[in-house]
Amino acid sequence: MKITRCEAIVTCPGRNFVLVKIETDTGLTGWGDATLNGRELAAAAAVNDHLVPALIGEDPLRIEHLWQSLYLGAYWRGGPVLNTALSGIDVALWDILGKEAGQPVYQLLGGRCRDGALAYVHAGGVTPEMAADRARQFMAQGYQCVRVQMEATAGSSYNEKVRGIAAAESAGKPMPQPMVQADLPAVGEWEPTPYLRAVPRFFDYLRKELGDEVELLHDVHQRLTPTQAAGLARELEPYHLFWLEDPVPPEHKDGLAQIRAASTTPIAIGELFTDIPTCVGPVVNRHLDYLRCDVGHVGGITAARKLAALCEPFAVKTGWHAPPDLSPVGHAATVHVDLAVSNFGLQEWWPHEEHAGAEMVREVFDGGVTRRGPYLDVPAKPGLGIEVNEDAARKFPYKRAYLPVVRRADGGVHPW
Ligand code: KDG
Ligand code: MG
Repeated sequence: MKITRCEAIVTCPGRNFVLVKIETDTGLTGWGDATLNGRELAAAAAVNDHLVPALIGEDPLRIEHLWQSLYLGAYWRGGPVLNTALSGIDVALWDILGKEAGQPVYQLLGGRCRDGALAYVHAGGVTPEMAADRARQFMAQGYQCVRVQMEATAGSSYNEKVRGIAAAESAGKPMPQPMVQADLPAVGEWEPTPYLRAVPRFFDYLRKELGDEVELLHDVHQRLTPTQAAGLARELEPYHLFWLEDPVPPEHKDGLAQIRAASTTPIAIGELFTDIPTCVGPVVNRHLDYLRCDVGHVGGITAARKLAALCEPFAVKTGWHAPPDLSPVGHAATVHVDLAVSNFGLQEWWPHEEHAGAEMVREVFDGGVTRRGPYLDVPAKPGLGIEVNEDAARKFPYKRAYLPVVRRADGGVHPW
């Protein structure tokens, strides 16, 4: 079999996705996801301008070999743009392999280790009451694990666009997403002291309201120093979080040792670790409990299965990042890995159906992740179990979109 064509298509059915299509001389086609939120065109250009020419004529079933050729062969390697592009191609190659073998991808990864992948969802609110209500709605839908964020009293006050969402929520409409995109960066203010004061009170309230059965998670989103994060992790111990996410930025991952020494609150980190070598130190030093790389940014299924194998002897579990800035193709690839690795931990889940644009998403994608109660699954079809309607995808052109930026009260830039 030979690769005859490969293209990254940027589509915006409500939000931007970069879809990678690989065609072969046998007529089999594979789809991958190379979406890099807010930098979509850079990832698409990396695929189309730099990776595609080296793929034409190659055997798509030599996945590991092609992965190494694209990763090492360029000399310049790693980083979010190149590894997202590589991930998109890798996932499309696994889709082709599954279709050629007549097997779902999870079967080719060693087969199911579980009936479904336990998922967590996102309940945000501008007040503790709203966040608790949202969490209750999810629990009523069968979810057992909820990540809870409280924007306003957690020390953040985003600009008008975000306040508009808060107003919509107060009016009884569901909160669409905290990661608001805009055609220019939305600027929000954030201060550590009110945040650090508010979060333990918030979880105290949530435990009283929601009880002990539900698993609660919280995402710090890389905003704290190791010292601040160590204190927060210790203060949150009475509330038994499933995990405390990204307590520090990746630049300060060595500071995880300080957090570990201070607290037994489980730590998840890694959505900004975009290559395998970055993960090695934290894993072998047991500085984390859940590795949160994004299958779509770290090198695809090929990299994710290696990372899971690295984690296993160190009692680290997987908790792959999978927000709605991945397309349904990326979500499907992630759940295939979840089902097939022994040390799966928990899967982020944020269905596109919850967003404006759900109709458009349904027009572009057919199949993909399904849910049964708190568990995710994928169709037992050859490949990833999801197809893309290319004509529909081409109907929705790219729209410029940025993530928000955070400023301290004095105007200085802080990690969002
Ligand atoms: O593009 C950035 C988002 O993917 C990120 O902010 C979401 O932190 C996130 C999460 O845990 O899903
Ligand atoms: Mg996160």
